[in-house]
Order: sequence, then C-alpha cells, then structure tokens
Amino acid sequence: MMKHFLSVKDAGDVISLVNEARECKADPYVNSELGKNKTMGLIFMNPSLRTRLSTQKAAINLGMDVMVMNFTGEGWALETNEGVVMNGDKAEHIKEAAAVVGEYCDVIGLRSFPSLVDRERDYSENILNAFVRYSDKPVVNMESATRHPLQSLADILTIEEFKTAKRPKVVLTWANHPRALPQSVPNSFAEWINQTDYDFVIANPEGFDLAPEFAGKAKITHRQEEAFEGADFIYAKNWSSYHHYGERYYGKENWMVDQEKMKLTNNARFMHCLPVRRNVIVSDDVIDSEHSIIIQEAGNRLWAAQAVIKEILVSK
Ligand code: SN0
Repeated sequence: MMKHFLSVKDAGDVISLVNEARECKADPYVNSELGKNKTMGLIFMNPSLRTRLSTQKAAINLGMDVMVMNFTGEGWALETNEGVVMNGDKAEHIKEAAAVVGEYCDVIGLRSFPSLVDRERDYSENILNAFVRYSDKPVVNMESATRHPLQSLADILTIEEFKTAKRPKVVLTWANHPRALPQSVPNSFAEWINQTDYDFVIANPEGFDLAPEFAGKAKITHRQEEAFEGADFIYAKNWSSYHHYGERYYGKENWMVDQEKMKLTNNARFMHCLPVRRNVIVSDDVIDSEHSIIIQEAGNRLWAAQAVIKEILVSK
C-alpha cells in the first residue's frame, strides 16, 4: 500500500521497492494499461531536468497522460501563509491552487525547494504538506524542502547493480560549491542508506553535519581522506549548513573529489545526483573516468519513478 511518496517512510521495505524498480527496468511496458485514463500532474516550483523527464516517461510507460506546469513565472505567485490579507504581490493561495490541481489530476508530483532562510518552516514541509492536505490526491515528492526520495531510490538501485562486496562501504562526501544548496539530497540519501546494511560514512566540514534525525546511525567524520580509505562508492554532494541554517562554506579546505583522493579508495565508483559543477565538486578526470557511474545513476531515475507510480496506482 502506497498512498503518498514523501519520504522513506512511504517506501515500505527499501530493498523490495528497489527490486520492483529492477522489474520495471527488465520489462518497462508490462503495466502499460495500469494508468489508462489517469492523469499525472507534475508541478515545478524550481528547475529540473532528470526529475521532469524521468517522472514523465515513467507515467507514460504506465499508460498515464501527463501534464507538466512550471509555477514559477507561469502560474500565479502563491501565498503559503495562513490568515494573511492578500493585498500584496501574491495572487493565489496554495490552498486553492493545490485543490484545483487535485480536480484535474489523479496523481501529483511536486518539486519545491527550501527557502534556506527559515529552518523551522522548511523542515515543517509546509508546501509539500499543503499539496497533500488540499489536493486530496496521492503526492509524489520530486524534491521538497528536506528530501529527494526518488533520487535516493535510484541511488540504491545503482549501488545494488554495481556493488561487488555484499556489504559495500558507501561514503557520502560534502564537496565545494559556489552557492548555498538544499540539504534535501544528502538528507534523503542518509535516510535511505540507513535502511540498508551498507557500511555508511558521511564526511563533511565542521558546521555542516546533517540534522541528526537524517544522519541517524551513519559514522560522521570531518576528515575527508579518512572517510575515503577503502570506500566502494563515493557519493559527492554539496549542501548548505543545517546548524547555521543556509550558510555556505567559507573555509579554506578543498573538498573537491579528485584522482589523488580516489586513489585512497577501493577502486570506488563515483556517484552524483547531477547537475554537477565540474572542477568544483569533482575533477574532469574523475567524472570522465570509467569509475564514474553518474549517467547510469541518472538513467535509473526512470525505474525508480516507475516503481513508485506503479505502487501508487495499484494502491488506489
Ligand atoms: C539541487 C540541489 O538540491 O542541490 C538539485 C539537485 C538534484 N541542485 C542545484 O540547485 C544546483 C544548482 C547549481 O547552481 O549548481
């Protein structure tokens, strides 16, 4: 039973859902009648490449019709606060907007990044939860303020495909970036990997530890090279600070993943959710090497989305 797909809590057993994604990959059109006369609505408050195309294609493979709308610039500016006098620049309240989308769609995908200004508000997931509450339809999280579960499902599928040890050492490493980015991808990655039996290490600068409820039982180190020793997978990602909320890094250490650091690993595979800043997050020679599996990882986004939408359709 899957009502919504908001976090790992909706996934049931993680490895079973990974196996469902594998089945979709092996036989993509076996359920092409399941979504007949059903409409998937994809709502974007932020840019997207992989999420938009993979989720759209997944719904098409299941026989659904798909409508995509960018709210930024194309929809009315949304008010998300309760009880405000709407005499400013916000033309429509999220209550009506979500309810109206629910009138037209059977399943709704939503992308809405954090403000990175107000931690309490971001971590309350007020926008995602408003769509859940007011649309009255199943909602798929296509990256919210605190999570990106479709990415994490694809990541575990990819690790399962490429792992050579039964219990691989998986390292999530923070890396440099010129902008302040959400914690959504690393939060979800940690939340999902904590549901597996992998050896899991997170490396990040001091002040950049993830929220404890996401880091969970992971080993945390502030020394990147120590984490890389014997790693089977290096998963790079930048995130802004949770503790000094939304701040970016002004320290001097270079956290870019390069060949020197990769030499410390057990011939590790390199992963990143994309989009990636070359020669900031990762050097050209690592991302272009045969150890890089970023394209296969992105390809697996389709099968992750298809498994999730299928589960929602069969649960309705
Ligand atoms: C988003 C993030 O959450 O980090 C989406 C990742 C799937 N990434 C960015 O916003 C990158 C923007 C940039 O300027 O590189």
